[in-house]
Parts: sequence; C-alpha cells; structure tokens
Amino acid sequence: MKIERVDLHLINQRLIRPFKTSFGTQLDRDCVILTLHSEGLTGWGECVASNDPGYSYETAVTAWHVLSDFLIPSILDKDLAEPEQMREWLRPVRGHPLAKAALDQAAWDITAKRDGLSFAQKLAAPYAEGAKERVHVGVSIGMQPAMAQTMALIEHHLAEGYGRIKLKIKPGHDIELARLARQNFPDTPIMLDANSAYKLSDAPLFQEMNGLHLLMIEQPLDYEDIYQHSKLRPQIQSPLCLDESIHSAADTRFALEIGACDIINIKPSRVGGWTEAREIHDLCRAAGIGVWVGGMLETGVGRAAQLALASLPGISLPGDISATSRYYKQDIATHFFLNSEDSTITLPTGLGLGIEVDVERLTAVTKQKATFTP
Ligand code: OSB
Ligand code: MG
Repeated sequence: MKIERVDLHLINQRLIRPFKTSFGTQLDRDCVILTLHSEGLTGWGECVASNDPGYSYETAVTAWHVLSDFLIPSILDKDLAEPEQMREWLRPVRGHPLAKAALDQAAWDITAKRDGLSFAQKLAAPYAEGAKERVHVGVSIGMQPAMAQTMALIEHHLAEGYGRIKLKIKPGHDIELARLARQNFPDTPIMLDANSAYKLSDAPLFQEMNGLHLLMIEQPLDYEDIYQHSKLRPQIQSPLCLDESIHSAADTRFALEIGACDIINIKPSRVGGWTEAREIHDLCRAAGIGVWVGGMLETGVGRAAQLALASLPGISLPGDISATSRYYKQDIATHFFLNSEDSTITLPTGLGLGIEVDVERLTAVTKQKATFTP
C-alpha cells in the first residue's frame, strides 16, 4: 500500500474532572490525531503526548515537530506491505516513541482493514488462541483534594461495575490513603501508582504497605531507573510494576534479567507502537510475569487500539482502559461501554479499529491541522 497522504490534527478536549498525579494536574488534554491514506482506506492513530512533559519528555508540540519534519517525510510514498515495517522505517529517528506510535497504530489499522480483519485479529495472528472478545479493565483515580472524595469515587466506580481500582500517590498522600481504601473496601483489588515520585530510601514506607494486600505498586522510583527497582523489589511484599522506565523490548529483557519487577504495564505509545508492545507481551509471557495494558487518557481512537493489545493471550491483569465517557463528555469517536457484570469491555468487531470517528466533533476540537503528500 503506497502511503499517499498523512493528515495531522492537534486537538484539545476538556476532561470531565481534573486528573491529578504526582507529576501535575491536567484539566484538559491536547493530543495529535493522525490519519494515513492509501488505496481509498484510512488508518487512524493517536499520539498521546500531551500539554506538558510531565509523564514523558514529549509534548503534543514536540510530537507535531518530529512527525511533520522527520517521521512523516521519511515514510511518504513508501510501500507498506505489513505494519511491522513501520517500526523499522522510523528507527533512524532516536527516541520520540509517542510520536512514532501514532504512525505505527495507523499502519496496523490500515493493513488490518485491507486484510478484512479487526486490529485485534491482525495483532493476534501469531497466537493459536487468537484475540479475546472482551478484556478486563479497571479505573485509574487521580488524587482528590480530600481522602473522603477518593473513597466516594471508589464507591462510585465499583457501583458502575469496575472490578479493579488504581489510586495515584505521592509523598504525603500515600500510606493513609492506602490504609483507608483497604479498610473501606476490604475485598477490592487495589493498586497504587506513584509515577516515579519516590526514592529507594523510601523503602520503609512501602514496607508499611505489606499488610494491605495491594495488587501492585506501579513505578515508585525514577522514570529512567530500572536498576534501583531491582533493589527495592526484594525489600517489599507488594508486587512491583514498571511503567515509565520500560521504553522497549530491550529494557524489558534487562528488567527481567536483573529481577527489577513482578509486572509490566505496557503502553504501546510509550514503547513506540504495537509491534514493540507485542514483543514485550511475548517476553513477559515467556518469563511468566504479570503484564497488562496501561492508558494515557486516550480518546476512542487510542482506546480501541489499546483494547486490541489487551486482547492478546498473555495479558494477565486488567488494563487502564476505562470507558472514554469517564474523561470526555462527547469525544471524537464512538464511546466504549463497560460490561458491568464482569468489568470488561467488548472489542469492536468491525474492520481495523472498528470505530466510527465523529468528523464534525474532530473538526470542532482541532486547533491546528496539516496535510502531507509526497
Ligand atoms: O501512569 O498510568 C499512568 C494517565 C496519564 C499519564 C500516566 C498515567 C495515566 C493513568 C490513566 O493512570 C490511565 C487511563 O488512561 O485511564
Ligand atoms: Mg503509571
């Protein structure tokens, strides 16, 4: 499939409620929506780089620059036979996985459409089991002004049918919150996400959490540091999960080799796309460690592709793939809904991502647009 055209939309949507983590508070979310055009088909991708470089060094503006000045010019007019080629084409540009992942996602979408498959079916082609039809999901709850509000939100989401709760923590907003949540919800799978806010010397704090039967503690230490997680892990009982510090299959091999984690949160965007994400899935599965799919407040475009990754046979824990209606009142694509009886979301069955993009809404939230042709 000759790559005939790529379009970029820089969009901004207001969040239903502010999302606060240890690295900042987000009230509205920028992202870049990308379309790839070939043979009358359109592949969709979402670049989750956002307003500020809090989670990653990339922002929507750096992604726009890297996509329009380097990545897109390097792939225009190329002949895409299979989506795995995209990762190789983008390799000469160092870093910038969030920018690359938007093109990678669109390559999987457009080739799945060409092949008459869903994105999930195409991604799951190497596995005898195939893709799951529904995937387990949980919610990630940002920090609230008062702990009572967090408790009320947990109750609200459990009533909606979510079966796994993730709470954001930072120094001074951690052990008491975790204790209270455990006390109020003794049987709920609860996990904490620190987004790199702690030091190895905080090990005693995590030891205090030993009795709380947490599902896991996500990324307690620095966002680039795998080594010190291997030092923290044997000191604590809660399973340790890595998010920020896993950028590639190579990082995954290293983390597994030195015993840095019990679990990996795969965000396809953080690792440059779905080909790399699937390789990480395979490594975790072979090593017998837990693996699940993380989220970045995606629109329906990104959520659909996360669902596809979460449908692979090795994914063993619920993903941060809550319904998009949690974040956006209207959104640019069909909403996904929770099956409240088992805390799952059913994968779309249409071709490619299987979503309907609301072009009018996309236009309404677009701040900047560009078209690239050979
Ligand atoms: O660390 O998992 C994270 C959102 C933005 C940036 C980082 C993270 C998150 C979440 C939200 O926890 C997950 C979601 O999309 O629901
Ligand atoms: Mg995280």
